Amino acid sequence: MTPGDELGEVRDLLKSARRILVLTGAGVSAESGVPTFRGSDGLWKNHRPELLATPEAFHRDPRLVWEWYGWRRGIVGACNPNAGHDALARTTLRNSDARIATQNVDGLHASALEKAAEATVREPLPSTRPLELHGSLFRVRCTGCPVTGKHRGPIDATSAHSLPHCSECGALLRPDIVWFGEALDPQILEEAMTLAAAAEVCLVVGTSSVVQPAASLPRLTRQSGGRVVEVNPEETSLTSAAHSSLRGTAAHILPRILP
Ligand code: BV8
Ligand code: ZN
Repeated sequence: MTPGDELGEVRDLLKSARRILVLTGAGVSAESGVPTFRGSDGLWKNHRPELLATPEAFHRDPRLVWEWYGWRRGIVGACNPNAGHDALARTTLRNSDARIATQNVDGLHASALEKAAEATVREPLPSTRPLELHGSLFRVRCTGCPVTGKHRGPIDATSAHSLPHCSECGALLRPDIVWFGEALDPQILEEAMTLAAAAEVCLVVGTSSVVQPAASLPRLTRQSGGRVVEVNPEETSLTSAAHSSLRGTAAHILPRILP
């Protein structure tokens, strides 16, 4: 089958499907200028993940970890959703049974949804907001009390005292992000697993499908008789389990396959 035929087949599948779960990873934001994790421009390039994205690293050196997240906030804050995010946003606005579960913490799916809603003068249903499996760069939570909230400003990591602290209890604030070795929010994970098991199609975009438990979601769709479609310029550890694997980038492929 030529790539064009496969694209057409996937387009028809997504047109006729109602229940769609989209799982995205860092690759969906690559064309917005956000570095991926394991690519040559990877976010980990100057550091190794276990040195930074772990509770142990934060306990050991909160200044270094906050410095890295502050740097990433600066990069991501200057990025906009790309045509891939926009195509996904239009689909989830049009079909409330089409949901996004993202591993990304860049907030670009939410921005694209807001932009699409303004264009169609339609309020996105709260239930259709993207599931942020690994949290958000722009939210913090307190290490000493239940306080959590939006936090977009620059981080002053020049000293332990200049790091963000809780206005309620004075304890250090941390990024509201799921680090390696930490459990995902059980409610968010359960919702994502329920959506995956019920999906007619799981569309997997821009992830190396290495990080668990997110990488297991498409397999739940397949086990329940749903179709798994991958969009990625490269082969991944999911490719052999996918019914279709479209070689290309998110911004190029998604507008061509989504209704
Ligand atoms: C947990 C936040 C247990 C941080 C991240 C088996 C079962 C369960 C756990 C494990 C397991 N084996 C190992 C584990 C532990 C670990 C894990 O999975 N490790 C991996 C490395 C093997 N998992 C965990 O620790 C998870 N927690 O299991 O807890 C537990 C249970 C109960 C109680 C206590 C503990 C937590 C995982 C979450 C970690 N946090 N992010 C931050 O962002 O700073 S993960 C991080 O990796 C990001 O979220 C990122 O999204 C994610 C996955 O990476 P990708 O998105 O796939 O990015 P990558 O660069 O790898 O790939 C990009 C892809 O895009 C490539 O394929 C490329 O070809 C493609 N691409 C490039 N350009 C484009 C493109 N595609 C389309 N268009 C383009 N233009
Ligand atoms: Zn507090």
